[in-house]
Amino acid sequence: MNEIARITDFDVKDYLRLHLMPHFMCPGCGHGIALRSLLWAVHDLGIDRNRLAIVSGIGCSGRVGAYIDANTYHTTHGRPLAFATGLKLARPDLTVVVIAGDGDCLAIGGNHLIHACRRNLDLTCLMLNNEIYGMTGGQVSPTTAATRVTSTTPSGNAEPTFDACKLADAAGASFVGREVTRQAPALKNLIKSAIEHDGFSFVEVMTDCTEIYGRKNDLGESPEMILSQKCDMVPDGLGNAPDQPFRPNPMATGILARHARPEYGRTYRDRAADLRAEKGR
Ligand SMILES: Cc1ncc(C[n+]2csc(CCOP(=O)(O)OP(=O)(O)O)c2C)c(N)n1
Ligand code: SF4
Repeated sequence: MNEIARITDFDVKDYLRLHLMPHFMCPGCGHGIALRSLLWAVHDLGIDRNRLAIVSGIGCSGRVGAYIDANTYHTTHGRPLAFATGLKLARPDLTVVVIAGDGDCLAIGGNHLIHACRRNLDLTCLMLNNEIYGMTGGQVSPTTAATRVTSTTPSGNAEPTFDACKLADAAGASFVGREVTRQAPALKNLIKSAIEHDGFSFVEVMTDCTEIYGRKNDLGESPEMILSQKCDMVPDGLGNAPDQPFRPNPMATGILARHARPEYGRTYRDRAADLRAEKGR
């Protein structure tokens, strides 16, 4: 089926809890495009929603999961990966997708992220990177770009910025990718590849917090913010982004790393079966 046919075949409303509408997101918030791209990927892959589990933390990003008409879990801030790990180990038949914010995933939940990467359980983590703590009023986050103004850095952020994809790759994630919300079809395809990947997949989604980050930094309205993503990106992956101490600019997008590594869930179950056989149980 070509892309146009697939677009018309996909109706996001089929996958939403419409009784929760209108949603809480500010006009122009990039999180909505991320949500739509995820559901489009789920549709393309033909995933049965009874076997789809969405786990999110606290934050504007965390609220995104609640609108999906599937099994959804709204967990504590920073802990969606820990919760998802238990869920996937108990129910390996489920497709488990984590939606986390950049604060959720890299600050309070940073430890869980590095160990999820190292462990390589078959989970997909979508980190919605709006470069700020959106829900709590715009405090600095580990991905806030250098010199940007936030409510806790009124004179401009002086801290170096995490390149989350390099971090995930170094920690052992077997699939790493990044995409911008400007490129929704490419984002959908990246999410599909991440879900299909057998192991831990990390996808950084560059989204826009129009109401807080955009306003504080005079970045314009949503169209201007989305258009500016074009200057920031280098399509098709690894090796294109020059080394930068702060947020990489231009940013490499697409699949940035893919490694063949044993999937943790299978290894764990095989070892448990061996042990049971050894003990005659
Ligand atoms: C344990 C804990 N610490 C702090 C908070 C307060 N809190 C709620 S959301 C949030 C930050 C959200 O930022 P981010 O994860 O980047 O997501 P966004 O809202 O930007 O999508 C914080 C600090 C909390 N709810 N729980
Ligand atoms: S505060 Fe920012 S991240 Fe949160 S819904 Fe509004 S625009 Fe989106």
